[in-house]
Amino acid sequence: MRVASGLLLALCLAAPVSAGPGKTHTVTIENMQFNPQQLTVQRGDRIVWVNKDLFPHTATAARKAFDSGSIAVNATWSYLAASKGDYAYRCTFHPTMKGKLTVR
Ligand SMILES: [Cu+2]
Repeated sequence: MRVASGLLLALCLAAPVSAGPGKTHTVTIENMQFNPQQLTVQRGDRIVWVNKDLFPHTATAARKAFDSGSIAVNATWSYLAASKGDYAYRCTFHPTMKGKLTVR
């Protein structure tokens, strides 16, 4: 019994941090675009923006509901979707870069 519970603990510790109650979604920033451009998630999910482009970018929502600040090349920024709603966001450096996050 003691061995079994120890094994269970080891398994729990080995699980990645992202394996919480919510799912993790990835938005790749590449070629001056957010991909996917529109993403729908459940409340409690986490979204990770990965900058695979050649320049820094931001993911900045209207009224700053969320704001990544500058995401360096090859860096990531994650956001926990805590509140339901539609969030249009853009890159503050490149206003033509637009995305939309919907939290259900
Ligand atoms: Cu940008």
